[in-house]
Amino acid sequence: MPGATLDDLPDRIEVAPEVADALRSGGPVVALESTIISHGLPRPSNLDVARQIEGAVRAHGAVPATIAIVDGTIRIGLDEAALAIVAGSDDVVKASVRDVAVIVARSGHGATTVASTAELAARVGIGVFATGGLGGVHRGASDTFDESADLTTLGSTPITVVSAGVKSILDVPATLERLETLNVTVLGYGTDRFPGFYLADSGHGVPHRVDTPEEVAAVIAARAAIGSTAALLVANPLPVSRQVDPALHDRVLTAGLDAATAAGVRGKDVTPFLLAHFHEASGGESLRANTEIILANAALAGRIASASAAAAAA
Ligand code: PSU
Ligand code: MN
Repeated sequence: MPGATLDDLPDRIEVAPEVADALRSGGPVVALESTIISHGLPRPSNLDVARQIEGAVRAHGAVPATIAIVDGTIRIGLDEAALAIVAGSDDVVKASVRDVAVIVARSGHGATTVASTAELAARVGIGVFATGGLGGVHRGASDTFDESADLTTLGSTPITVVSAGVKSILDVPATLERLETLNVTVLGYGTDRFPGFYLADSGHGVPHRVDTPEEVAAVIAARAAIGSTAALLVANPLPVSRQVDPALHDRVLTAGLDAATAAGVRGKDVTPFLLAHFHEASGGESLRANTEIILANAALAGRIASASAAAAAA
């Protein structure tokens, strides 16, 4: 039912014309989050990376829909001016699901996380979404209860998310357990191993493996036929030759976790703090890897959206 939800949108949600056209005609669309631009990547190169992410989606035949809140309007698909605000303004708030309405009510700017991007994308009928790495269960969560709303939201949002696993700053086995509990389907793309974001292999396996966008499209079609209500996670690893050196990774991670504890960082600031620490302490290596990850995921999401649209039209 492409476009079925487009006609009764509140005026606080604005779908870019190109995105609306694609949705109405059943064409391939890929949602993109904006927190990675505002809070996950350093300025000023983040704006150029944001453009490259959209370019990677287009290169595979799909229309990119970067999602953010600009001046209190939820925008599904950003123009150049909106992208520049997300990348460069100090007033952009990291907006998870629970924050979105507050930012809208106050006419503010917000960058959407995986959770809020997934929710808003599904709301307008977008079926595929690319990010770098999901949020998940933080280390020490049995004391802090710090588990990303990305997980619970994906448990109740029917969308396909392409990510390089979950960020390696997290408790990966606990996150995999939660994904199972929440009924999130997990597919390894071209691998039997669950990726570790900066690392090709987190040390854990995946329940199912696929090797082509068409195989993913077949799973998407089966899920739609069944009426599955949770997300499908396509875990797409960096090639081993492009991963961050594991010894460097472990060194930087240990120092970052210690620094976060020493600085008393809590709640929604934990993930941006650790990512920034990585970018500074790894001598640019984590930034290189993070950029390659998101570009590869955007490209794969474009291929999956195109294969899925072609299958639906056949
Ligand atoms: N992946 C990245 N960089 C990021 C994020 C993911 O490569 O900045 C962001 C996403 O927006 C994700 C969020 O939803 O981090 C998770 O934050 P938290 O752990 O506070 O839920
Ligand atoms: Mn958290």
